[in-house]
Amino acid sequence: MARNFELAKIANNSNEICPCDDAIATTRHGFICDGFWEARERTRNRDLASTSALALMQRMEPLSAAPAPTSIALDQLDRGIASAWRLRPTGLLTGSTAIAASTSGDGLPLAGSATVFTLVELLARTPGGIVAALAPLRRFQNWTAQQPGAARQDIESQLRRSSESRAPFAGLSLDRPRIMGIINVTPDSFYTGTGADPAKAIALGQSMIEAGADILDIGGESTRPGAAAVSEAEELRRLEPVVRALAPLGAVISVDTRKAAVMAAALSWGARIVNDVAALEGPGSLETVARSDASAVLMHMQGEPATMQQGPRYDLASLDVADYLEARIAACIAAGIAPHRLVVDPGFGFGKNVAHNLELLGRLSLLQGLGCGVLVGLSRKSTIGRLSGASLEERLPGSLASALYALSQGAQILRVHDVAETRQAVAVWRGIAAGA
Ligand code: 9MG
Repeated sequence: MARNFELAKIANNSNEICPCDDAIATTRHGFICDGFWEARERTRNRDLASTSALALMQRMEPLSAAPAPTSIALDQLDRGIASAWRLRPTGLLTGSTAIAASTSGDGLPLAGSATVFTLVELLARTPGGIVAALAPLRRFQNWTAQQPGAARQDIESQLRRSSESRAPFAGLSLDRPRIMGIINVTPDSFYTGTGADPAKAIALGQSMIEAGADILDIGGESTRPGAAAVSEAEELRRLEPVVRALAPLGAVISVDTRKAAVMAAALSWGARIVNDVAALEGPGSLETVARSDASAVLMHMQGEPATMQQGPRYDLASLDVADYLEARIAACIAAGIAPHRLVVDPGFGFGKNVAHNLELLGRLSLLQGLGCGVLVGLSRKSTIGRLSGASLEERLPGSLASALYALSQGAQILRVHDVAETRQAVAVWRGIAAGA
């Protein structure tokens, strides 16, 4: 704890809360954060020993692995005790080998894309814990055919949803990766530098459209750990000029909000997507989206932004997140929102430590079994800082690496700060994947 207090002092000397997304504890001094680099920059300016700050912060949270499920052979999986199966398509191929595997029946397309999966990891909850069985697709299909009725139907429908094409989302076909540019109209915007100035936010949006953004995600409330709550009136005041100015310019507008009244207003100003980090759980949110013809991003968050980084816990992050998102899709359908209007998002950094984020990213293709498109937001987040040691300003290469990894696991939409750079990386990745 002494170490943490020292870090708190370093962060506190800057008179600011550390703007990263992975604060791991709070003290009366402010945030102890996982992304230490912002504090390092400030300590440099204040003649504090940056090297000792570096050493302290590097020791903060070990890059430990998340608890892994127990590996078993598929035949060992006792049908009687396992419940809640989930399939992760893996053994992913691209290019001519993907076509060959698909033609021979050894592979299936991942969500209708040119990537083909040839292995399946079956994850199951049992009384003894979570188990994982890996098998070639054909063997898995044979095994499935021998399962009793309800289990067989469940597994077959997950397999079908994992392989079938996604419907267009908010008018955008998902047969190629889509880029969502981030525009924060908040005084504490952690990277974009627009502050709460509408003119700067509009200019950023225009430049993102020129750079090829398909979607602009405009937010008037910060959701990073510990961010101050914003009143509805203030959120509306920040968003209105920006949404109204950018809506006619060509990109699809998404409003990043948790408030039903803000959703309704932004939709009336021309937004077509609601990006809700609370997955439409807030009062009136489901009904507001259901009443409109808007699409929605359902994001997983454990806890609330103020406290979500204080000891997040999962059985297995990928399974728990998939279960939650499945329940939210069901709630949306029950409220009258058709599944093609939804995409799901694991919510990297939202009530997750580095190990949780990495396990989630590694098993990202599990979410394709839900049948909706998958959106990921990793851009400049502190997990990238933890893996690379890079400051917020230095995290573009790591952001691109993580975005391309997400695409390789089937993600359809990338939420990013750096549209032009992401667009180039995606174009090159697609060309390479198609060429082999
Ligand atoms: C608002 N916001 C911040 N990070 C995000 C993420 O990863 N996904 C979505 N959908 N929204 C986010």
